[in-house]
Amino acid sequence: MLWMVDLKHLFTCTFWLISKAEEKKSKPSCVYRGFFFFFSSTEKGRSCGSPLLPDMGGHRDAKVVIIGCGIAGIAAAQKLVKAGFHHVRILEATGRSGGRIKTGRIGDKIVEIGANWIHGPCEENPVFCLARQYGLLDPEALKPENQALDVGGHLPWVPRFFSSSGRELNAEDILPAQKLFLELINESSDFQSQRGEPWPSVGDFLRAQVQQHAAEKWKDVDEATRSLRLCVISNMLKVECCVNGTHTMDEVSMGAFGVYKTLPGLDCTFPGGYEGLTQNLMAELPAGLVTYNKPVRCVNWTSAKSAETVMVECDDGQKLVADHVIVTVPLGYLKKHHSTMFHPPLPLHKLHSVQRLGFGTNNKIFVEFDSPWWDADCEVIFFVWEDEDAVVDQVPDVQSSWIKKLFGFTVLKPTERYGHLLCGWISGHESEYMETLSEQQVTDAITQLIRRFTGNPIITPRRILRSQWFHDPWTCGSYSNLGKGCSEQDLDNLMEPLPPKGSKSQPLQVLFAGEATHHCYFSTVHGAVLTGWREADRLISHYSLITPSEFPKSKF
Ligand SMILES: Cc1cc2nc3c(=O)[nH]c(=O)nc-3n(C[C@H](O)[C@H](O)[C@H](O)COP(=O)(O)OP(=O)(O)OC[C@H]3O[C@@H](n4cnc5c(N)ncnc54)[C@H](O)[C@@H]3O)c2cc1C
Ligand SMILES: *[C@@H]1O[C@H](CO)[C@@H](O)[C@H](O)[C@H]1NC(C)=O
Ligand SMILES: *[C@@H]1O[C@H](CO)[C@@H](O)[C@H](O)[C@H]1NC(C)=O
Ligand SMILES: CC(=O)N[C@H]1CO[C@H](CO)[C@@H](O)[C@@H]1O
Repeated sequence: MLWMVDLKHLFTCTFWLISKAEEKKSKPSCVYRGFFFFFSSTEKGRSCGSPLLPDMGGHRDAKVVIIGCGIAGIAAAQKLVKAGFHHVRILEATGRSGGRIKTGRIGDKIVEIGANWIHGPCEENPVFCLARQYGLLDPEALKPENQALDVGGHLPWVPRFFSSSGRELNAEDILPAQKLFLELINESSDFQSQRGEPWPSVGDFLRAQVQQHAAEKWKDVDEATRSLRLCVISNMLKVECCVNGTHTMDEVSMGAFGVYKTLPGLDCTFPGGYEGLTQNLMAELPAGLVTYNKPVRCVNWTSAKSAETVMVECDDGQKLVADHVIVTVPLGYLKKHHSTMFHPPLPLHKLHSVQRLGFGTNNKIFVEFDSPWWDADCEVIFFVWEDEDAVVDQVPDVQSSWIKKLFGFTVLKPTERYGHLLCGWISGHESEYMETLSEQQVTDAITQLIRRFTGNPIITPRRILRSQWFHDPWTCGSYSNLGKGCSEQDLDNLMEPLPPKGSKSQPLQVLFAGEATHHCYFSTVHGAVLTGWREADRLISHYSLITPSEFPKSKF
């Protein structure tokens, strides 16, 4: 999730509880003692730092295939290997690890094409703890004060507002609009606790409320100012689309808006790049555990009791046999390919959740300048279109006016590290269309936009770099959200292993991890890590609870 905000600093959140997975940590089981001796003659010593499992053979031989080498897949592998699983493999479609953690360069500056922040860096955040352990953070981020600040992201950024008529807007004129928007967003999160869903979507709710408030509260304000405030609200809606990774807030569920939870701590970044995290984790895995350029085509599991293994088939035709497969592919990929990926097909309740849950696009456009055209203290620049007083977050014609969806730019700080570098944000179908244009076309559109809004006809970017997450064939978008009609049940359905509960066939054939399967931290890196650990724990406790006679015959 992209964290913007002024949108968040007003809301305090309850302190976060430890993850469910942690509570489920398995305990050595007595049933297993005899089994221990059975294997101890052949298995030498305890595997490195296995805190969870009694030292027995069953789990060591279990073949586990993990699909996807993003942070969820890496986290699952790390935990399984530490617990003594000997046959763990990751199959990764691309030539690199990290998935949506992807560090790039514009000139000699390090920038994040994917995840940027550690959201809520505190003791409960596994990404923060790992980053600290690996020494990847600035001293500032390690300060206890920093971890304790519970502002739902970061302190309000110093903003600048420019309008489409080429003037800078007076903050006082638009402050009431910001206040109203924040109050309404806050209110919409409360609907989760109330039963029922009085509004179909957050967008519908906001539009109706804003119009009503404007008519009542701003009735004495002059026409031009009232109209401008409504245009500012449209701009803030576009920000919210980026935060939620959605085309429009009309597609985001009202009832589920409060499901996502924040952690305390001022959001921080990785000065050397987010990929430092995945690289350090990868270095702890046995060499050769990952096979790159190995897209998986299908996973054949069985609902029949007779078959005991899962068949994984790769694009190149190679077939692998596994006892357990952990699927970590992005929700966007699942939406597109579930029907060819799973045989037999996904159970209907799971399939419906795959379809209902939202997975939208949010892209970044980095723009570098020789010299700044913004003030030194400015941290975020908003572009307000003066023809958008209808409270809109979609453009009428994507091809001709996609650029209107870009809400503005964040300023990369500190300047000593980044020079004069801005990051533009654009979500939705407009963003997906932008991906199809050439870099020159995008540069031209950005140049025109900035010249128009600043009224300065000579501003010229040095170069740009943009992300293209929608057309990445292994991601198909940016991150998940709770779409219209969604509830927490959909997240539960998504994370439920196959075969589903109540089936008589071999349990835990296919498990599901990844950002979109976390019940309250979906759309984040820490959410993804926790789901990888959760599924590893599921297997670990499965093998520590199992009695020897329950092992598949082939294991003896
Ligand atoms: C623009 C953007 C900004 C973001 N900003 C933040 C942020 O600031 N903070 C934050 O916490 N989160 C942020 N996120 C979200 C965060 O990046 C993700 O939630 C997290 O990285 C997801 O990890 P994952 O392991 O679940 O999935 P992924 O990282 O997507 O890993 C899935 C892997 O599966 C592979 N794969 C797909 N299909 C196949 C196949 N058929 N066979 C084999 N392999 C396959 C993919 O190549 C990929 O490597 C952002 C995301 C984006 C796109
Ligand atoms: C948010 O909503 C809660 C409950 O309705 C309220 O107590 C709180 O004051 C609101 N905060 C803001 C900033 O409006
Ligand atoms: C998986 O099932 C599909 C459909 O039944 C079949 O076409 C394919 O050959 C199977 N693959 C493997 C590896 O069993
Ligand atoms: C559905 C969804 O992801 N909603 C989130 C959108 O972003 C806000 C923060 O601005 C969260 O509170 C919602 O949960």
